[in-house]
Amino acid sequence: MVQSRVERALERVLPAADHTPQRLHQAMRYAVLGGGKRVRPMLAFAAGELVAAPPERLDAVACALELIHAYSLVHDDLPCMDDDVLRRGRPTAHVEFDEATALLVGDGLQSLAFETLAAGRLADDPAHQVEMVHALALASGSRGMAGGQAIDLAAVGASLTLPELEFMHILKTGALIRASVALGARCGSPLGRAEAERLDRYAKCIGLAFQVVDDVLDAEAPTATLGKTAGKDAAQGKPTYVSLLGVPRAKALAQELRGDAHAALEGFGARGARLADLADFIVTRAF
Ligand code: GRG
Repeated sequence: MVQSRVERALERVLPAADHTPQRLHQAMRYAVLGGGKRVRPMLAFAAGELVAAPPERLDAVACALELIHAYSLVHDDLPCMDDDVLRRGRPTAHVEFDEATALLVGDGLQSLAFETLAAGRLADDPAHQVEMVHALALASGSRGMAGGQAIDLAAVGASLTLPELEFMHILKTGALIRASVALGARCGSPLGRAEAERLDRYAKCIGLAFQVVDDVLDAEAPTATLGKTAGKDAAQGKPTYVSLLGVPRAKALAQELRGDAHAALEGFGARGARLADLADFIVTRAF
């Protein structure tokens, strides 16, 4: 099972808790291990299945993605950002440890992600591996996730149009999800151009669907189910798919994106079955 495999790989990649500086390494392990849906690793493994990628390569890619994701959550929860006390059903990293440690956890996890991606042979052609490092850097930096977060912070209390909201989420949430699929697919036999484009179309659709569903869950699901504080978007006056469209239309949009994602997979046949299942999971998930 991918989740337990990735859990073991993350255990190996993270510095041991008794490795100096112990408190930082304990906090890094706290932030990464024992929680989370591991959606990005699952996407990388599913994309790897399309190209018969060796599982050990996918382990490294999955870890790099999850380390970036975990760093983003730790920083997002900080008082200077979303200021939250609950994540994955537990106190956030800065509450459990302290703010300075949480900041360093993010820094450490981000560097560890790139170390993991650069350390072993992950593609037959070394140039492809450099492209993978490049893709993850773009997806997580100021023209990707961090940029989307900057737009998000600036949008609190403001009103965004639907295209502006979509642009923000394509960066904040979508870029790393798109990279998850792209990196997984880079670990095996290269796809043709048309196939790679279809896969990327799938990834864009589910990246957006993920965020639409996240907005609906924030509005509808209880804190106990989510493992994070529910109802924060409305409380903070954040523009969301729910605030712009209302819950029924946001749900319909998620279903439409699921349909588009499935359509993009046509032609991959059984090789794309796991990706199709993940599109369904992303749209129907309860947390
Ligand atoms: C601080 C650079 C920086 C970026 C933060 C990802 C992010 C950007 C903020 C998280 C806030 C948020 C609720 C984003 C919406 C979508 C999202 C990424 C939700 C959390 O991801 P899940 O549901 O979390 O995959 P788990 O805990 O399951 O891994």
